[in-house]
Amino acid sequence: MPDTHTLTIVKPDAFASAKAGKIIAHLEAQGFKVCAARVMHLTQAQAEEFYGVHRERPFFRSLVSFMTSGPCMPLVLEKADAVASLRKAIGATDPKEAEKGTVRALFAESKERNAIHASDSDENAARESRFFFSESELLAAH
Ligand code: 3AN
Repeated sequence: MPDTHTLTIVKPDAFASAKAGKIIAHLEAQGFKVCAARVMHLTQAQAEEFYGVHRERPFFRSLVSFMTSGPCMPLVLEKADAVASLRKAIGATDPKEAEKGTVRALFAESKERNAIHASDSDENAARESRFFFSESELLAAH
């Protein structure tokens, strides 16, 4: 299985509880390699655009408010079958349903404050990586 790339975001709840480094270390220990990373504070416009597919969902306003409540950290990660590997490593959206040992089981607080985002397809991984990073920042992910 060849190495591919995916996009993750360590979310504001992880920064508020000082667990961002632990989450990244946990992923590195599982073989994910960091190719790009930055700490940033999303604007409302950025959060609304990033989560645009959820615009009609009842939790949209709350999700945007949470994602703009503090710093977050987008990263491009590399591993064999990266998208599926990372979705498995983060666990279910609701930490109460997340498999033992997954990032959300270990570090998430709730279905909204759930520690981490991960792209759900190769197409979205590429699109979301370009959302956060320039061509030169993505050179290590080629
Ligand atoms: P995932 O992040 O597991 O792919 P999605 O894409 O269904 O989950 O939802 C995107 C984000 O919206 C989730 N990470 C979570 O923060 C938030 N979210 C999803 N469902 C709910 C919900 N029922 N209540 C509050 N927030 C939610």
